[in-house]
Order: sequence, then C-alpha cells, then structure tokens
Amino acid sequence: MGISPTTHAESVDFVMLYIVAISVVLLLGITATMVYFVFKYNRKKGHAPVDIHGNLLLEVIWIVIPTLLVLSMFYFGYTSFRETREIPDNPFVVKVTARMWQFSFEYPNGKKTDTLYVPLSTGIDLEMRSMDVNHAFYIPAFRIKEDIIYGKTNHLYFTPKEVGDYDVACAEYCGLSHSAMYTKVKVIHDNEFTTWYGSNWQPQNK
Ligand SMILES: [Cu+2]
Repeated sequence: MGISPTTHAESVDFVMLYIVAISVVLLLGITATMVYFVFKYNRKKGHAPVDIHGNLLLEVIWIVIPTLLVLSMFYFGYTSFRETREIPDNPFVVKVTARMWQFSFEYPNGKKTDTLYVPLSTGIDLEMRSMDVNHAFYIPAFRIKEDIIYGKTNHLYFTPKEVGDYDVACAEYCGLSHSAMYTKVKVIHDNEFTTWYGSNWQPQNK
C-alpha cells in the first residue's frame, strides 16, 4: 500500500485487512477440514456411524475463540470510528453546505469556495448542514463519510497528512443530478494556505 493521506485512512485499512485476514484463515481452515473429512469418512472405507452426545471442551473452544475474534474486530473498528468523532478543543472549522446538487464551503474569515482547501497536518472540523434534502459527504481516499441531514448539523473530523487533490462525492441519493454532485478537497502546504486564505492564519494542532 502507498502512503495514506490521513492517519484515519491507515486505521480503517488496518481494520479491513485484519477482518479479511481472519476470514481467509477461517475459510481455508474450514475448507481443508471439510475436504479431509470427505476422504477420511468415505463410506467405502466402512466406518460405522457413531452417535456423539456432546464435547464440553470443544463447545467451549468454539464459543470462546469466535467471540474473542469478533470482539477484537469491534474494538479496532470502534477505536477507528472514534477518530472522526473526537474533535479536539481548537480545530479549524469549515462550514459545509450541501444543496441540490453541489457542496459549498465557508471558512472562519468568511471566505467561500466550491472546492475545499485545507492546510497540511491541521485538524479540520467540517460543520455540515443541508439546505434541502439529505446528502452525504464522502472522501474515499480519506475513508470518511458522513450523512448531511436536513435540519441537523453533523461533524466530520480529519487531519490531512499528504498534499494532493482528492475526490469528494455525495453518497446519499438526492435527486436528478446526484451522480454529478462531486467536488475536490485540495490539501496544500501551510505557506500556500496562508497566501490563499488571505488573513493571518496560524497553523493549529501542531
Ligand atoms: Cu447530494
């Protein structure tokens, strides 16, 4: 894998790989056991059927191990999810307005754009509202997605780690041109951001 554009993307990818790895090990183990039994207990070999009335040790093992595995998946998934919800004290707040069918952004100094510009390594708190129907704000490369519900303010928090342009899509069907409801997030260096922003912005959360 390449460099992740956010630390959150790293932890989401880790959870995904962790679950896939456990699934692959179980799939291979169960398939191999099944194939082995097909040959071992082949009728031609003349095994007499036996009634088995239970095996406490085996039953405890197959309850405890899967429970621990599922709990560990939940633990990693939940800690990763918390990263987008635990907003530190002094974030850089960008107001996001969604409407049919575009996003717009407003910065603390009043500057407004259709493309989201953010400085590198700064915690960004998106304060998201809708003017009409339900939308969703989705940055695939950052592994973040959050509904924007009419009448409600939702937040998304992320810290960009790599300079670049990344796609933003609406991920909630919102009418005729939903499929064209795209924009970009441009992650730029602090000095570029200062020039672009135009008022004395100081890097935060560093
Ligand atoms: Cu939309």
